[in-house]
Amino acid sequence: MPHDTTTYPFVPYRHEYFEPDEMRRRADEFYTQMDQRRSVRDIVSDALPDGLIEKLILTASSAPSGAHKQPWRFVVVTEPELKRQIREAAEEEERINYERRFSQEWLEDLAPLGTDWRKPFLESAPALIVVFRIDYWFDGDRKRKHYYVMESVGIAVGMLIMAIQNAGLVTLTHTPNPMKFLNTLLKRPINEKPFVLMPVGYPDKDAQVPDLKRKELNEVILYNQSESST
Ligand code: IYR
Repeated sequence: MPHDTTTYPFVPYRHEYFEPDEMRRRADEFYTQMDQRRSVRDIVSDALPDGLIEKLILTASSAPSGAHKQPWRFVVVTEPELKRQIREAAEEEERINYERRFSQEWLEDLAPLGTDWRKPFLESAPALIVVFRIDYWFDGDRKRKHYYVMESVGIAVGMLIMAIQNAGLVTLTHTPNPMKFLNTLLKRPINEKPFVLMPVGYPDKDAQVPDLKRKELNEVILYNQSESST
């Protein structure tokens, strides 16, 4: 079967322009909002507003992707028994990670964050979004590859994180390892690989987070060929 090489019809791109002051104000406001984002592990079971999670996932799915293949799948888990099974399987792997698989150096790097193998948020959060990357697919019986899958899915997850923050909810990117159990529990085919697991919900009123400092601008930015921006 010859594959389709027709191009998309092209349409005018409509752009919304802002005055420079308005651009700075918007950038400032957006930064402030994003800088308030934290990975929160204490998530309560309060239900999410109807239709919200779908809009957040649509936002993520608007991300750019290699050849516009959108090589992702978002599985939303709200059913308590399924959440319980996911928690059980994730904790089993994480217990082995913390007890045996993580190097001493890795454990030392994690120690300041106070994480351990226990993942109660996998049950307490009203929804889990399990993001899968799709490296290849079948066009009939012809195996077709996707492009820049890690980059594409990484960008989509970044946009999902921002959408969640913007909507007034919290999340964290949880990556139990190995994550193969998610294919079994969520009945996904082998060409879909678990990428990240994100509980979504409201923070507990008493939620605490480590008092992290983010890098200053001059630690992350360089201009042109400068050796140092300071
Ligand atoms: N996935 C484990 C360990 C972990 C690893 C990193 I890198 C972190 O930044 C945080 C945790 C866990 O979720 O506990």
